[in-house]
Amino acid sequence: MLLEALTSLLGPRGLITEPADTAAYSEDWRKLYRGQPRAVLRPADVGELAAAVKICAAHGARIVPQGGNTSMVGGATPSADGTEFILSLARLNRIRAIDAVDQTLTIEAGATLKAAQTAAEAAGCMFPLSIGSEGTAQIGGILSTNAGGNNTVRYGNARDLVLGLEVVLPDGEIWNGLRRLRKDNTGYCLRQLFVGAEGTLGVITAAVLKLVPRPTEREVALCAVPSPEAALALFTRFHRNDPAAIQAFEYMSGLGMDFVLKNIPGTTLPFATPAAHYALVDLATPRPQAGLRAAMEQLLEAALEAGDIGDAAIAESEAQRAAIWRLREEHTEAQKREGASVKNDVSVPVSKVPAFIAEATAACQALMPGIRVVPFGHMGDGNIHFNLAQPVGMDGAAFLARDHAIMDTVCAVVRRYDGSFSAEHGIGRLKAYMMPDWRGGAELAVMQRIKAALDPAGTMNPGKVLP
Ligand code: 2HG
Ligand code: ZN
Repeated sequence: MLLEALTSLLGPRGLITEPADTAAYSEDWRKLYRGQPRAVLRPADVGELAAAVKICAAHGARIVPQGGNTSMVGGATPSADGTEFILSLARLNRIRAIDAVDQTLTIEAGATLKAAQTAAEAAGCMFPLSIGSEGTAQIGGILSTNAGGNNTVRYGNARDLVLGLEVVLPDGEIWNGLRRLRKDNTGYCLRQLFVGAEGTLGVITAAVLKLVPRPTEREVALCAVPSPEAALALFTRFHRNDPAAIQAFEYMSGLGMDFVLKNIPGTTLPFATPAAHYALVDLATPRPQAGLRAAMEQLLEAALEAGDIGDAAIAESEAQRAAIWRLREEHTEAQKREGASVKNDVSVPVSKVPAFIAEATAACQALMPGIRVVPFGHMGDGNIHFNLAQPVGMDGAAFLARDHAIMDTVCAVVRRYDGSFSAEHGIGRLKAYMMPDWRGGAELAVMQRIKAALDPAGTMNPGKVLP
């Protein structure tokens, strides 16, 4: 009955049941979880999507919304018992409107982040959210996880870049909140409830995103730094000079860079000697004749004199800029090729990043001798990916079996610095077990009441976020 109703609504293009065809939707990018969906639903537009959700709701059927399936925490993988439907947003990928005066882009949830960036550029603007998986990750997933990425230091997280939303609620009703106002104080801010909810309260189907003017000047440098402390001193130097020019400020460890140079063909350092640590500085501005190049050179020179950097290479062309960024963006893939790894997407106050790295490193090495510590990430906003690679020669599965012990060891240090156990990747399935410990009491109780109010049957993305 249920499958028949969905088939006649969605047609053959809109419903996949063959295991060979559903396989790609059933496993997460990290291969931590493999589920077994009842079917994959691929509605063509919001009307079809809402009707499909309504049919599922009438049957009490569970739904796992899925965008580009790039979750780092198993946020879009179905259970293994064959009861859940994957709801793919892939066909809702239209640009609905763009306005270069209002600086807004109205776009459907299944469009990739790259498509949003490209549309903004074509209108002389920029959509400033940038993450490694932007060619695959979709707008709905980015908003549902409140993604951060490289440019948070300047433009905030996904949450800060959304003016309006269209959402299909768990009962199939459509809420059209696609307003593009800069001021709108009209009661509870519903859109922010769905941003970061990871599809547990409803399905984001379209959004109004904020754009910014496109930069006209850009300077990117890779710096060899002696320590995380020196990287922080370098950040402070740039921040004091002109916070509004910092597009990104990224930290990388020597070992993480070694993994990239070893595992990713075609990558090379832009200077002769490998360093113990690295900082990537990206400056950009839409202001004409802003003199970014001079500022970059002066500040790096001063940092060199102060001993905060040992060497630096400023990109001389778009190709060199891309090559420097590639050294950073390939960290994830390079670690994947190095063997099993446990990820800790955590944040601490920016000032505490060096101390956190030192203490978490010592704690992990005490827990497991030979463990390889690969911290990197968004130093400018305090979000470090404190990743651990398996000791050389250790069995990958045996290493992954210790994931909670490793995560808890890192998070004990995070807690000492009043940080967060999930900075930008979300909770998904992987970290739901940590919610009572970190957000228990009034905070989790309120979340559970909100969940019960909006999704009383508990059919939306079960097992994610809330334990
Ligand atoms: C990044 O900053 C992503 O590149 C992925 O958030 C981080 O692989 C990771 O742990
Ligand atoms: Zn990141």
